[in-house]
Amino acid sequence: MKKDTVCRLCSSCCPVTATIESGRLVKAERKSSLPEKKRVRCPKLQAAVDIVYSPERLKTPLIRENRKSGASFREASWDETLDLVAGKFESIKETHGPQSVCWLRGMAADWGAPWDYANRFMNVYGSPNTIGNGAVCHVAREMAHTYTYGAMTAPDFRQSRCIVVWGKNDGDTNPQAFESIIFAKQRGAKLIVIDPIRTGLAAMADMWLQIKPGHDGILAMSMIHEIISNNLFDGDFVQDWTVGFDALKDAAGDFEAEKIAQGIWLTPEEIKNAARAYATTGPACIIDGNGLDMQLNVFQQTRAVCILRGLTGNVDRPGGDLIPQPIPIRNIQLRDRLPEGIRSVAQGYPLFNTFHETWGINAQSCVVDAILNEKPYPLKMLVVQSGNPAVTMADSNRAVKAFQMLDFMVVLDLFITKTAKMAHVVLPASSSFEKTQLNRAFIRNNPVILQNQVIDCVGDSWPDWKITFELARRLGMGHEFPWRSAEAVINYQLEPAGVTVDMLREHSGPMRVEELAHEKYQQNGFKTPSGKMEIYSQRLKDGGYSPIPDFKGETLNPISFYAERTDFPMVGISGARTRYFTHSQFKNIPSLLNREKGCFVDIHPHDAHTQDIREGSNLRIETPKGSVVMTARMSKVVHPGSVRLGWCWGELDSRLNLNNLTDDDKRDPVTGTPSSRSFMCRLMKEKPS
Ligand SMILES: Nc1nc2c(c(=O)[nH]1)N[C@H]1C(S)=C(S)[C@@H](COP(=O)(O)OP(=O)(O)OC[C@H]3O[C@@H](n4cnc5c(=O)[nH]c(N)nc54)[C@H](O)[C@@H]3O)O[C@H]1N2
Ligand SMILES: Nc1nc2c(c(=O)[nH]1)N[C@H]1C(S)=C(S)[C@@H](COP(=O)(O)OP(=O)(O)OC[C@H]3O[C@@H](n4cnc5c(=O)[nH]c(N)nc54)[C@H](O)[C@@H]3O)O[C@H]1N2
Ligand code: SF4
Ligand SMILES: [Mo]
Repeated sequence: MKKDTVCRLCSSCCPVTATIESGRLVKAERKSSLPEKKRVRCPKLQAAVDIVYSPERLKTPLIRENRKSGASFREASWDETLDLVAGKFESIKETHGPQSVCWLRGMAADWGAPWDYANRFMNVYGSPNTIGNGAVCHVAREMAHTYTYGAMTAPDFRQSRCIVVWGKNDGDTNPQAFESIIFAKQRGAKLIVIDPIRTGLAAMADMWLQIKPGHDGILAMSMIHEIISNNLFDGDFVQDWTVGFDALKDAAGDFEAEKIAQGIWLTPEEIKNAARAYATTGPACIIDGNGLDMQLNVFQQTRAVCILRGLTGNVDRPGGDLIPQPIPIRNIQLRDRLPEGIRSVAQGYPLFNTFHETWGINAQSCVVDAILNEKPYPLKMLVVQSGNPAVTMADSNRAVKAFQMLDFMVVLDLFITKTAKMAHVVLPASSSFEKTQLNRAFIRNNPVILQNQVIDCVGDSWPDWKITFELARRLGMGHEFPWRSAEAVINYQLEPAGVTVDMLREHSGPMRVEELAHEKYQQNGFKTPSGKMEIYSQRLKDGGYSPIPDFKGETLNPISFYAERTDFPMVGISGARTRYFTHSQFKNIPSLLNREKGCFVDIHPHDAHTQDIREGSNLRIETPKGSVVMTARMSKVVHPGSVRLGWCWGELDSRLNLNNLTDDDKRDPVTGTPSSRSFMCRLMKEKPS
């Protein structure tokens, strides 16, 4: 039997068809408009059966009697475990107040509706601390888009004549987008890639700008300068639909290509040619990616990129960058239930906390601050859902130290991860193939797609929604969680749109609720305070931030430990995100682990030669925060003076944990984003072991 659903083994949310035999998943295939032979394969999806039925899957709740004594877990019933967790929620509320409990959410594993459920739960319980990891992934960028033209745009690749891929590596991270780029390229679209690494896309690009990590804002301002000074902008759009053009013109004057190119590892010609190609080959789109995230200036540099879209008249035009058409969905978070005056531990980032009606709070570093420093107040209990922060958070040794101090820690996961090993209680969650849910990507961007349960839950695992609702009932909050099935709650959420789960299932695939429309701003304006695209943002000014992108002081050189560059002279880049794994996930799946060659540090042959480093030797990479040991690989994908480190092998071996090296002390002032994407480091030869 074949069933349609959405794969959630990573955040790309690909629509897939699952083959089920005798109730078991036997295969899952990505849907694609390309003929079978030309499709991009996803190894993780090919291993879906191995992941879902892994012998390491958690099949029952686990309780540890005494974490301090290091006692091991024992298996327990859901009844006993949920009673224990509910009891802790109650006793900690009594002793320390409800705000001292935090619900920390990890990767996109189940973004979307379940985000609303955790928020609803915590709001009714009385804590403002439902916190996601969006400061390092996507949401900081989304805020920059929203503050510029009211929403995060999506590139309309297929109709585009010029595609700028800015800090994104779709060949390894998003096969759907990759196929669309190839499609457009075959139809003659120009491809410009801005990336410090020669990725697959960079290799096939018409122009590849090998930028110095973290300096994208400066490049964007320089491109803006080139476009304005050569009159290549869309004068009508700028006149009718933007505020702050004159201020931008002034600010961009500091970024003349001749002046800034060398400092960002480019030539003036590269910058000028890219600016001209982008501005004169319309319609053009820019896809910005996680390469812009995890930088001290993520917010302002993404704003500068967003401004380029408007300046060239590409916002919400076919082949440009489209403003989404979200369907009307009921906001079920019940934020109004929070007692007056209770503020989140992330209160230092007020604009980031409030820029979106349902995103909620995403400055996750504040969780660690609050546990360690008891500021703005202490956190005593943590629920970690779909994340492995002991490995994935910046300066993970600091995070681990904090988690050890907690009175109580609960982890919802499919596996015993490094984070789960620290918990008092582990609750076995069902995988994405075992639960029905709506995810955020498809709520925001009409058409809507349902993620369908295609198999029964493995063992005694439960879907996240069920765990949340059952816990709520035990805390006497059942009246706010009356639903007994995923379908019931989703129908309630979708009611304002006139859409039901049955309709989505019948539709089998994407369902467009509203006709595709362009230039919607002509009718309703942009969703900004002025109704226009805000090059200059009064809101930012009032909040104490620069109203137009500017790069001064720290944000001019946003790489971590820049001040210590004499001792740490190389630029370390956090990558590569290979096709076999999602962050710390699947290192325990032999069919995937065996296909990957290992964890490497890529070093340019020129640097290897001057530092006498041999291919295959062990290299210790050090920063002021710590060190890792990785195998050296000669590679011209990196710029001399920089190295690229394998991402997220810390789950397998702590000595490989890239976040031993990263910094969580300095952060983007608007979004609280640490600079863990790139850092100054040094290389030391290790004796062969
Ligand atoms: N230095 C540096 N730091 C980074 C990054 C980087 O590139 N460099 N990347 C950043 C980015 S973009 C992200 S998104 C984060 C990722 O950080 P995390 O969210 O911590 O990433 P994962 O390792 O994918 O952890 C997801 C966990 O959820 C579990 N899981 C999977 N599906 C489900 C489910 O349905 N329910 C539940 N309850 N659990 C589930 C998985 O088993 C896994 O343990 O890391 C960030 N940190
Ligand atoms: N296989 C796989 N797929 C995934 C994931 C995974 O872990 N594995 N994770 C999922 C998640 S949560 C996310 S957020 C997405 C992210 O997917 P992408 O947005 O593609 O992110 P990355 O691959 O981390 O980085 C993109 C590119 O940014 C470049 N880069 C690094 N620093 C800079 C810089 O300073 N400037 C510029 N311009 N570029 C820079 C890197 O070299 C890389 O080629 O992928 C999702 N898909
Ligand atoms: S890229 Fe692969 S793992 Fe990620 S959602 Fe798509 S099919 Fe699943
Ligand atoms: Mo992410």
